[in-house]
Amino acid sequence: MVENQSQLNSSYDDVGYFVIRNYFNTDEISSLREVILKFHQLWKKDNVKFYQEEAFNSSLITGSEYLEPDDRVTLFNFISSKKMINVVESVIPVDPAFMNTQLFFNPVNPQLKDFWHRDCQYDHDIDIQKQVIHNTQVVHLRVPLFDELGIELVPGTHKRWDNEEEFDVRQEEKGRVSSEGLSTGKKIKLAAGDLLVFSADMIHRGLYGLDRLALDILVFDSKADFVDYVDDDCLPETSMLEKIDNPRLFMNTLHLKSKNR
Ligand SMILES: O=C(O)CCC(=O)C(=O)O
Repeated sequence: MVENQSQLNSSYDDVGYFVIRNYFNTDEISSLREVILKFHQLWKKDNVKFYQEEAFNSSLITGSEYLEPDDRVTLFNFISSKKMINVVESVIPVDPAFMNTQLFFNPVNPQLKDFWHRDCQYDHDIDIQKQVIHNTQVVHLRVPLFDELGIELVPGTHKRWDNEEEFDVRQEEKGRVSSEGLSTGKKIKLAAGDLLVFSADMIHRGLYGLDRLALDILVFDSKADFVDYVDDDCLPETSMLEKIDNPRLFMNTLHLKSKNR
C-alpha cells in the first residue's frame, strides 16, 4: 500500500495525528512481536520491583542490554523499513532522525491510572511548555503488537495551549486528577497491524486494558535541538549498519551526535 504522503502530512498538521489501519501484515507483526517479547521478558526479570510497583513502559528497546545483535538488527530493519520511512517522511520530509523506542504495557499496580500529559511537561515549566508547543515536536509512531484500547488524544493541541478543563486535569489543579475524562478527548482504538502517528507534545494518554503491548518509535527533525535526548547505546553499532537495508534514519542521528562531540 502506498500512502499518500501529502494527505498524511495535512492530517498531521491539522489535528496532530493520523492512523493507518492494517498497515503491517501478519508476518511483519509476528516477527516484530517475537523480538519485542524477548526484550520484555528479560526486562521484567531485571526490573521486578519497578515493574510490580510503578512501571507502565520501558525504553531503549534497541539497546544492547537485553537483545542480541541479530535481534537488534531485526528491530533496526523494521524501524527503518521503506514502509515506515514513507510515513516518517510524510511528517518530516528532510533528514528525519531516530531518537528512541518505548514499550507500553498495562501497569501491574492497579492504582496506576491512565493519565493525560504532554511529553514536554516532564522537561519544562508551564511558561516554557506554552512556547515549545509552537516549535518542532518529537513524533511518535505507535505500533500495537496486540489489539488494544489505544490512545486518547485531544486533536489540535499540538498547536494550541490547554483550555481550562484540560489544564486543570493535566496539571491536577483545583482538585482535579490527571486520570479524569476530558470532554475534548478522542479515543483511537488500535489493532495489531495499525500504525498511529502523533505529536509527542499534544495532550494524550494511553488507555490501559486488554493485553496491550505497543512499540513506540520516536523520531525528530534533524534541524531541531533534540540530539541530547538520544542514548548512544540505542543506535546501531558500526558493524550493524551494513546489515540494515536503509540505515539513513540512524545515520542522521549518528551524524548529529558526531557534530555534537
Ligand atoms: O500508552 C501509554 O501508556 C502512554 C503513551 C504515551 O504517553 C506516549 O506514547 O507518549
